[in-house]
Amino acid sequence: MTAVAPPSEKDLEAHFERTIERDQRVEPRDWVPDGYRKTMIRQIAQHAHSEIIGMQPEGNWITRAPSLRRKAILLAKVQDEAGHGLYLYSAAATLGADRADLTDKLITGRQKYSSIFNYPTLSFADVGVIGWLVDGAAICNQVPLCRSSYGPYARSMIRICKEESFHQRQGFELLMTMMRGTGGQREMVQEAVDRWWWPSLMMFGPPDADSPNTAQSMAWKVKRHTNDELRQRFVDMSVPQAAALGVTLPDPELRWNPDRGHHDFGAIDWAEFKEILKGNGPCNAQRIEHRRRAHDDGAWVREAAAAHASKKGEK
Ligand code: BYC
Repeated sequence: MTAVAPPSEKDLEAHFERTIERDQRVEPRDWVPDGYRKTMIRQIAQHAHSEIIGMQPEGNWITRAPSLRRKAILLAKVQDEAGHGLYLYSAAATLGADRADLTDKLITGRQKYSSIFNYPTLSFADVGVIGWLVDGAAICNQVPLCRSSYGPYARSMIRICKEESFHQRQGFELLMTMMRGTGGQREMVQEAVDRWWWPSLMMFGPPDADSPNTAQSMAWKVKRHTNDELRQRFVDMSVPQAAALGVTLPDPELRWNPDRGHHDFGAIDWAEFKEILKGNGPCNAQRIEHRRRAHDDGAWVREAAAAHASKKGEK
């Protein structure tokens, strides 16, 4: 019998390139370049952290939701976000990342989470606006990621997007109900829209010209559209929804441009975005402190689970 030589690094690389070219999925058993692994772990970890930190702004309203029905809906939504975080940490683990290490990087500020969760939730209308705009932006960004080249990530996106659609509709329905209510409720909704509109546009990331990762991520088909393309899609989608709700989007420059076939919109405050990424947003410190405390408080659960697993292993 002649021994078969293991594939060379060049063969493995060619196989990886072919997989991407043919629009097939890269799976955990496959060889990938170091840069691809690093990019995927970075994006998936940031995404997972966003889901987990994203539980806080809305969680703030669970005890104060105005009815049992609204409380049950909000509780279910926040629980879904925990689930999304868990699918995503599992997807990162298939690339060799260690979940405890990722959590440590989050609470020591060495890994990012979405800028949007560093703003406060000041009224119950924020719950509706987060559902409508923040989950709406998330869907816009994440539906194309269902075709992302890394199999476990793409598959987790399919389920996440289904749940995000429910989240978006519950937000819209809540706002519709408030808009049919009193003048005071309508004002609350408009005030919340005024605060969340611009930060929602920032969720899509820096403009393409200032996005260091887009070109490579597009070439690897990790990302299917650029940040600006998705931001534009979100603006176009939101304008008729705002009209249906009867709210005004806080941008005097927002108008239909028939030549482009899209809405033009005003300049985003990228200085504010950069400050948030540096940790100087209104709630950065509070969000991380809360996460760190929850992690410390949960130490006994992790210890007990590890002890149980090792006892079972002995048996
Ligand atoms: N906030 O080169 P770029 C949710 C970072 S969860 C903070 O364009 P990329 C929800 C970026 O990471 C929503 N950081 O990067 C949950 C990079 O930093 P590093 C989360 C941002 O990766 C609960 C640097 O800026 N969704 O919806 O090509 C309740 C340069 O950017 C942000 C996802 O994570 C930001 N907004 O593109 C309700 C989706 N934007 O690592 C809702 C998956 C950029 O180089 N992620 N940065 O130091 C993506 O699609 C992409 O990673 C992004 C950024 C479009 C976000």
